[in-house]
Amino acid sequence: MSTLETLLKDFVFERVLSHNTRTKLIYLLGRVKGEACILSLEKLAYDDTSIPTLSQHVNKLKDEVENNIYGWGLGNIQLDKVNTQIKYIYPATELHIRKYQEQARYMIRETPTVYTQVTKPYIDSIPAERIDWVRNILQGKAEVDRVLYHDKDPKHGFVVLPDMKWDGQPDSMYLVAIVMNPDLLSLRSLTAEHIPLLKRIRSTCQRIAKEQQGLTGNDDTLYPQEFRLFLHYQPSYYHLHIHITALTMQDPPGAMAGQAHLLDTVIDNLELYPDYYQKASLSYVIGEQHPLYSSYKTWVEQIEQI
Ligand code: M7G
Repeated sequence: MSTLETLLKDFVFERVLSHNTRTKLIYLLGRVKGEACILSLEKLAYDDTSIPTLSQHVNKLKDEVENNIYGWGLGNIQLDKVNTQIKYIYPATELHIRKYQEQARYMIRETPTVYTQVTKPYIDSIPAERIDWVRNILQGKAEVDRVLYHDKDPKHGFVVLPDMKWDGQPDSMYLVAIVMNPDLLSLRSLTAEHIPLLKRIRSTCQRIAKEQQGLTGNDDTLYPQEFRLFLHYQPSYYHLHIHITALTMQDPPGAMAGQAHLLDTVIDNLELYPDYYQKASLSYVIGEQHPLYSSYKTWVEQIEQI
């Protein structure tokens, strides 16, 4: 029995953490053998081969409105195909639970001082095990057969593989490139010294997206490309990585203002100002359940008292 099968069998539902009715993505919290387990269930798009005959598989049809040339209703399309991607985090930590919990979000403007006094101490407090999954990939202990590229040089190398968020459909391609160097935590660690590394990541990802998915891209930066490369600030995991998503995914998770920084812009900024990311204020959106939010609020309250 696979781990997933065992977990589903033993999963005891506790509550819904969040339910996005637009993306059809739901996060559930439950217990498995007494430990917290998060399940995410995401409805998959129709499989290309089923599309031409979808209209012939509609059951329980219920007409709703007929108006001139317009009309709509509801139905149940039953296909003998998988229709849901199921992921788990087990055992889930309190931090995972807070991350997926529905919550109010705020924009925070992180000056270099806020980074030094609030964000960096938070990063230093994160238990090392939190990025064990990254180390496993870098050391060839996990997802080995999924790796698309691996330059193992400890300082200048990086790995490229499908992101956990990718459902495998070509038009929702989602890859992640992870640097080998553990000293690079986030955007804030980058200086002009890292431009060659970032450019190699860019050209390697362009080649992979083209070879693997037939997406247009070219090392020539003027050439139009069919995917975006970006970094998150704040990321969830402080070991530098770059997201690569197909543009056919109209609304990819985490590509919004207040979170995503285009790799092209990052390279440009570093070419113009070698220490841009040590000097700039970076604004980001954060949930009120995130530990950084409470640290930031405490810091602001202290400042206001002075
Ligand atoms: P992030 O910006 O730190 O956080 O990106 P986010 O999850 O808020 O976007 C980390 C990226 O790594 C995300 O796109 C995750 O989906 C992806 N990711 C996380 N985990 C635990 C794994 C994993 O175990 N394997 C793979 N392939 N990708 C992962």
